[in-house]
Amino acid sequence: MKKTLQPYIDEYLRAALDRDQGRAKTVVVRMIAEGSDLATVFDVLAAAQHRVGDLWEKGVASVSDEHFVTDTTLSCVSFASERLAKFRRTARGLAILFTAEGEYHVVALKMLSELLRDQGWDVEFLGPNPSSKYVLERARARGRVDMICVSATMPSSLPNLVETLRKIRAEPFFANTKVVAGGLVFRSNRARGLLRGGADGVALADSVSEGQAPALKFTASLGRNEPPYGADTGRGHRLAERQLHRKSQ
Ligand code: B12
Repeated sequence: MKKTLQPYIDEYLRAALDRDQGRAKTVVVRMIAEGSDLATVFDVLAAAQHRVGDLWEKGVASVSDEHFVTDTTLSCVSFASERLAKFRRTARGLAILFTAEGEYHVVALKMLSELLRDQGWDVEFLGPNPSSKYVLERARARGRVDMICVSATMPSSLPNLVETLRKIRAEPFFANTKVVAGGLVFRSNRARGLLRGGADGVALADSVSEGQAPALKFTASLGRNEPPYGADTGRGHRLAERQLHRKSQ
């Protein structure tokens, strides 16, 4: 964690532990005003989440403290995304995000979904704990899936994740779908080993912008990136606008 972020983390967490969501949000507002990007804001929120977990483990924070901080964080993730994400819906492709069945830790995946949208992905966020049947149904209903991102925290949810990925890999429908997996559980070599063959990349991270950066670079290299939208440069949008303009003349 970058040292300079520590004051924001402390202030954000203090406000959330004081049950003052408005004051916590003010920290995010200030970061945005000072020029922080979405990933850096998420770094602060992620660090606060980890910290409240440590405090809970030590018996200093209660379960209700943890719930309030998480609720505040999810609200700030949405708020910061509305302020900062560009929501360019390019032709990069469709990414489907979900946690393992039996897995309720969803904050990281929610952050990732906003970062991917910002990168130009079309995102379908299936949220926590979907059954593999539901995941496969939703994917087929979308016609083509370019990337699947999965998250697992608890060792107990790992067998379900492996099973879902096995089913995905067995279907010709997903032949060209990239799979990216991440989450706390993959700190263990055993967990990483279990995914071999089921995921194209196991992305691990301690913080969003520092840790997820490799994952984001990886996802940035995937997808269709087809014209006319032309993703990052805005050129595609201008082209489409010009075409529309010509048609209306
Ligand atoms: C909030 C929280 C909860 C909330 C979750 C609410 C929600 N809507 O998500 C609730 C209350 C539901 C919960 C429940 C439980 N929790 Co809990 N929880 C946490 C806590 C405090 C924060 C998690 C979080 O939000 N992290 C913030 C995100 C941003 O970080 P992250 O998940 O670590 O992910 C990072 C990377 O791994 C990566 N990443 C993650 N996924 C992916 C996916 C992809 C594709 C990529 C590229 C990257 C990536 O990105 C993030 C980088 O910034 C942690 C503490 C901690 N140290 O993690 C405990 C913690 C994870 N919980 C724990 C436990 C024990 C439980 C329960 C068993 C408690 C209980 N007795 O009921 C249950 C299990 C529920 C279940 N089956 O899922 C333990 C897990 C220990 C272990 N490894 O076994 C922890 C570590 C607390 C502790 N110190 O003991 N929890």
